Amino acid sequence: MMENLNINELLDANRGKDRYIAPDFYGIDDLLSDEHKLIRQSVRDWVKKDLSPIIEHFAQKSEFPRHIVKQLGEIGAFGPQLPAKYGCGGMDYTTYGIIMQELERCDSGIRSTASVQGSLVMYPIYKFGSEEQKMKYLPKLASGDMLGCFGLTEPDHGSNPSGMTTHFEDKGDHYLLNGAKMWISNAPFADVAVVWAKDEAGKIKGLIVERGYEGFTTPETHGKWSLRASATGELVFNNVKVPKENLLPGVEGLKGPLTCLNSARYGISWGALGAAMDCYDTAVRYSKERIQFGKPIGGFQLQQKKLAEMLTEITKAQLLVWRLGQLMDAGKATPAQISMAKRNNVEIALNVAREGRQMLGGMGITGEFPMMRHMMNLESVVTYEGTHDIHLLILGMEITGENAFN
Ligand code: TGC
Ligand code: FAD
Repeated sequence: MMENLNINELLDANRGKDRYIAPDFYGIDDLLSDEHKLIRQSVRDWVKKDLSPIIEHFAQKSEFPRHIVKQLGEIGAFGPQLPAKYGCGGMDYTTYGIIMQELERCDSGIRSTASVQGSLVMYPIYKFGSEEQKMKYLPKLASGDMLGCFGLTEPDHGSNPSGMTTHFEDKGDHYLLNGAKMWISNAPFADVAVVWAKDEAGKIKGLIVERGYEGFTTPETHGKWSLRASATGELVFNNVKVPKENLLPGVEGLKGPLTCLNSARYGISWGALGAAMDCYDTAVRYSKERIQFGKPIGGFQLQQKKLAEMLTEITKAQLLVWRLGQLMDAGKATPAQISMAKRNNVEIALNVAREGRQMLGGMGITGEFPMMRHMMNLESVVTYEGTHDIHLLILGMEITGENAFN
């Protein structure tokens, strides 16, 4: 635990400092419903009140703010796009994207917590689980009474998950699970893990593994310079007995985890844009307040070029995710369209964060401003959920019909 930490003191000291105003140069808000805007406002208000005041402290300490899990449940950030019948939001994919944007506007690590829970833990249970599994896990995951994680990546299999070696055997009344997963968001604190492993026939299947099963451990990964407010760890399975009713019955093969990734990558395309919007907003404000050579730095052409290019890229990215949200809601979005949005929006966000950080000069490297934290966070976002290059290859295959992965 963090030493001498009093969260209330932190909240009192920093409330009111977050002056974020979202850029909307093309009036894209007009394309959203009143309900979308209402939900966005309530998440934005929560972020300003309860998250912005504490985030820098937790990121600097490299500690996950565990107390916010319940709050994220209360604001509806876990599985807003899944049916209300299971305690979820019953809303559309555009709403889900908007919520991810508001969270990542503050910190990618917090959006990670929410998108893993909603898209990578709740979604597979909803899509591929039995009715009993849905009733058992979804309401508690939606409310934040339970935290989940998603185990696909292994030490020797990252971009090529089909090569995974984690496996399970049928032992009659249970499955025996062995292997290890690496780089798993939420792992150190997760109550439950959705784990992808091969059966004796080499088919990939999903298993729900609960904390407390003998032989299951979740060591934390330390020393990250990125996503420091998000907990990352391993999942180690040493002869873990998994009850048979914990197998996800509705899918086999790599398309299981990849279907979940479609939903999570979609959320990231909105989320990373939120980080870009926050950096832009900060850079504009700073450019008007910082005086050098007798005038605000925003009065110099070179700084105006940076701001104009940032806003142009942000506006294009806003249009991209708005349209992708429509396609998702119509059930028409293709994996390649999602790859394009994830790849583009993370790239523009990284560029905006880097340019914005320079505009703040020395102040840009401090925790007084969010630039450096966003920039370092985005170095993970450009790698996870499929690297920048993997998404390019997915697009390349869509265009040419040729597989350039192997
Ligand atoms: P390939 O032979 O192409 O496909 C195998 C099967 O899967 C189907 N498929 C998909 N299904 C649904 N959605 C998609 N996006 C799909 N892409 C492919 C495909 O039709 C096939 O089905 P079937 O029925 O014929 O068996 O598979 P491949 O082995 O060649 O790999 C393709 C590749 C490289 C694109 C894929 O493996 C990939 O996307 N690699 C990147 C791995 C990745 O994204 N890992 C993410 C780990 S989770 C994570 O990072 C969480 S971060 C969390 C946070 O904190 O936010
Ligand atoms: P590698 O696959 O080893 O790739 C190394 C480099 O080679 C990359 O630049 C890649 O683009 C390139 N490359 C690979 N194959 C090709 C090719 N065919 N052609 C051209 N270039 C290629 N995983 C989970 O399962 N669950 C999680 O919750 C999760 N959370 C994460 C949190 C963080 C902070 C991080 C950093 C990662 C997380 N991941 C998670 C893992 C993440 O999905 C992987 O890191 C990612 O898929 C890349 O795998 P890798 O790191 O093994 O890189």
